[in-house]
Amino acid sequence: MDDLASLEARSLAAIAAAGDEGALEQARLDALGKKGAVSAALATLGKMAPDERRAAGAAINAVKDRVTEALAARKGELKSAALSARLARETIDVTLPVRPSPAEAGRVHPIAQVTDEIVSIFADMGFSVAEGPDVETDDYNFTKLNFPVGHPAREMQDTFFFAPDAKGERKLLRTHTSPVQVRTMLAKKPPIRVICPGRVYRSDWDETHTPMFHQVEGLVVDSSANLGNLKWTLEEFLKAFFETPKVGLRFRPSFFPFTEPSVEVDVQCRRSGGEIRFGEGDDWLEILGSGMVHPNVLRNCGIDPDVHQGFAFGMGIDRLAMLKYGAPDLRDFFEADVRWLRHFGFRALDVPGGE
Ligand code: 2NL
Repeated sequence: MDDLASLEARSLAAIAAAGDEGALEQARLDALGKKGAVSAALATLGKMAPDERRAAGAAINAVKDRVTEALAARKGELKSAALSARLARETIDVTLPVRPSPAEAGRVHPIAQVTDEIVSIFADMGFSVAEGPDVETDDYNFTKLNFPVGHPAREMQDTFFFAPDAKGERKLLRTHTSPVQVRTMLAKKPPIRVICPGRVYRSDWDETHTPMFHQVEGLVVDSSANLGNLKWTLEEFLKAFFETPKVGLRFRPSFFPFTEPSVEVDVQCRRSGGEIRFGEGDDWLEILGSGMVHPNVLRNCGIDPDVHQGFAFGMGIDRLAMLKYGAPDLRDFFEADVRWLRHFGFRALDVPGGE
């Protein structure tokens, strides 16, 4: 039985020394495999006398049981050692500051922010939003809007015209978003309440003018829309936009080919030390143009001016953004300078007026 004792000792030592699953499997095969030491010991039983065989068989099976047990125990040890090593390797320092994602580093341009603010204020008043193409026809940009032939706004120095096409039609870059309202009136029956934000183009370039800028226009057409409704609508909008409980407004008579009467609207403000406050002070700032839609425009757009009437207004988004958020030079809006955008831009999901 000395042999059996050393066989057991050897097997258990090999199992204890196995450093990985491969080595452990080899130790198992060496002990319990078909050609292993325990199998060889069992094979000797046949030649023994019955008494000897009973005792030896019991002893060999006891060795087999202990080896099997040792294999299972070592397997468990190796598994937990592997897990501990992996945990040690993959440790992360949860006290490190979170690395900002690119989505958080990005900024919403003030023009996009102000457009969203304007749209959401008018949406609350029941307006829907319409958009249209930047490249327009002379008809939609000027003629339907009651611009007489030879009106100075139609001239080359103000308007970007394309070369005439094969049919002799001369397309242009829209000079206002009014053609979107023309398209709306041609496509829909009153009542119409629509707001049209977008890019517009005029040949102009200095501190306060860029050849591309942004405008938002509004249009209401129904059977009774009047100047009183226009005044209330603009008042509510300006209070919400400038986040003041009251705004002082001044309506001055003006002229646009597409409205009659036409009114320009000034807001009361106080300027002090480069800052501007609305709803107080004794300065006035021109902020938008508006009026009752000219009967010719309604007629040109398939609406009977004896049945329906409407008001319209237009304002510059870029200028409103400069006023509300204090960017001094309009040209910076279009320089795509990330340092400027980091300063004047907004985080995604910033809610207008919310904090
Ligand atoms: C301004 C003035 C204005 C309109 C735009 C309009 C559109 C249609 C019919 C009548 Cl389809 N009017 N739009 C009316 C008055 C003024 O804009 O100063 N914009 C920056």
